[in-house]
This record gives sequence, C-alpha cells and structure tokens, in this order.
Amino acid sequence: MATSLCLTILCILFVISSAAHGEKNVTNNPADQLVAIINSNRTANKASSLGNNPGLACIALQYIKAYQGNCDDVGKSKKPADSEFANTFAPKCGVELATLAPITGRVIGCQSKYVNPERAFTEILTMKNRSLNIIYNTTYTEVGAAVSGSDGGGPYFWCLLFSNGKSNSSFLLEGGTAKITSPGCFSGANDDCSGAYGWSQNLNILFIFAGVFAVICYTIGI
Ligand SMILES: *[C@@H]1O[C@H](CO)[C@@H](O)[C@H](O)[C@H]1NC(C)=O
Ligand SMILES: *[C@@H]1O[C@H](CO)[C@@H](O)[C@H](O)[C@H]1NC(C)=O
Ligand SMILES: *[C@@H]1O[C@H](CO)[C@@H](O)[C@H](O)[C@H]1NC(C)=O
Ligand SMILES: *[C@@H]1O[C@H](CO)[C@@H](O)[C@H](O)[C@H]1NC(C)=O
Ligand SMILES: CC(=O)N[C@H]1CO[C@H](CO)[C@@H](O)[C@@H]1O
Repeated sequence: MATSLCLTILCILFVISSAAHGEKNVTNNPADQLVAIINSNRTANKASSLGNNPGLACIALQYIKAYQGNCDDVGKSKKPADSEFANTFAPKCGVELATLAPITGRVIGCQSKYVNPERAFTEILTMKNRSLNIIYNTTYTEVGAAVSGSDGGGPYFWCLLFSNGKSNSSFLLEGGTAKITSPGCFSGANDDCSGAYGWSQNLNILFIFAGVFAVICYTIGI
C-alpha cells in the first residue's frame, strides 16, 4: 500500500518535472539566454536586435575549443587565426563553406567558476573585456553565442561572434542541423543544453530527486 502510494507520488513528480521542462524550450540554454540579454541591451542602446544563428554559434563553440581550456590565453595575442574559421571550425560544425559570411566581431571571456549568463555578460564579457562597443556595433545582423567548460568542469569560456551576413542565408548547416560537439552549449539551435555544467549538475538533480523520494517514503513509513 505504502509502496504504491510512493510510486504514485514519484509518477506525479516526474510528470510535473517533465511538464515544466517542456515549457521552457529556449530558456534552458545559457547561450540562448546570453543572446536574449545581448539583444535587450542592444535595443536599449538603439541598436537592432540580432538574428540568433546556430551555424555561427556552433563556430563560436569551436572557437572556444581552440583555446584548449587555457583561460590565461584569452586577451593575449593567442587568438585563433582568421583562416581557422573556414579551415577548421566550419567543417567541424557542418557549416556549408559557400555560406560563410565575414565575422566582423568577436568577444571571448573566461572565468574559473561558472556564473549565470547575466553575470557572464557584465563580468566576463563586458567589464573585464571592455567589449561593449563591439556588442553595440550597429553594422551587425547576426550573433552566435557559446559557452563551454572543458570536460564538464571549469574554466568556463563564453564567446560571442557577430556577422553582417544575411540572416537566413549565411552559416547554413548541412542537413539543417549542427553537429553537436559536447561539452558545451551554443545558441540558436533550439535545444536545451546544460552541457556547460557537465554531468555534475545532472547528478545533483538526480540526488535531489532521490533525496525527495527517500524523504517522502520515509515519512510515509515504509
Ligand atoms: C516554445 O514552445 C512553444 C510550444 O512548443 C512555442 O509555442 C513557443 O513559440 C516556443 N518558444 C520559443 C521562444 O521558441
Ligand atoms: C543589459 O541587460 C541587462 C538585462 O536585461 C540589464 O540588467 C543591464 O542593465 C543591461 N546593461 C546595459 C549596459 O544596458
Ligand atoms: C563596427 O564594426 C565594423 C565592422 O567590423 C567596423 O568597421 C566599425 O569600425 C565598428 N564600429 C564601431 C563604432 O566600433
Ligand atoms: C528569412 O527569415 C525571415 C524571418 O525568419 C523570413 O520572413 C524570410 O522569409 C526568410 N527569407 C528567406 C529568403 O528565406
Ligand atoms: C582585456 C582583454 O581581455 N581584451 C580582449 C577582449 O576581447 C577582444 C576580442 O576577443 C580581444 O581582442 C581583447 O584583447
């Protein structure tokens, strides 16, 4: 009796949590959240809202990976060469080379611990890096954002790439979807992503869930 009650509660919890999950389709990706922040700040500063391009965003994730987890290299002269976009990053994402548009702005920031997208915007991407005049540049039409930790842990890199390409004819993906290259999250692909946190966050959720379950069962008195 107590066991079946417990199972019922577990089922209810599961349904509630999956329903909640279904509602926030875009919000569950820190890269998409960052794009939303960029666009609200741009419009507040009389610049246009930018298209969230998954091909460009996937390239931003490859751009991060080129740093190989070395936070200290950010801001030094070690930034990836322009030729890498066509030679390495685009092929890794499955971006059709013929649709590559010029990348006219790039901003990258890095920090040892994970912060939320709001703090990443102010602390990592704008304050430390003083890149606001890049972010507010009126010549852009598109943006791609990515966040990644190496091996699911720190340091955490945040990258923004900007382009003035035509919104739906640039950085097109072969077959319409980007090759997913975890760990890391990128914007515009309409996918939930917590890859930046690594599996530890999923494990936390599992523990919380197991904890709640155990408490309920204990209370019922199995
Ligand atoms: C989220 O999903 C709902 C229904 O699936 C859809 O109506 C809505 O437009 C989506 N939101 C965004 C921002 O894509
Ligand atoms: C940018 O947007 C965030 C969130 O929308 C807001 O809190 C912040 O004040 C804005 N910053 C600037 C410089 O407009
Ligand atoms: C905006 O970006 C374009 C293209 O990179 C550049 O030529 C221009 O100087 C930038 N404008 C400002 C105000 O930074
Ligand atoms: C580009 O996208 C916009 C908005 O998503 C759409 O209205 C327009 O028809 C698209 N243009 C082409 C050429 O697909
Ligand atoms: C101080 C600092 O880190 N500046 C960097 C900010 O980001 C731009 C674009 O990636 C770099 O060119 C700067 O060196």
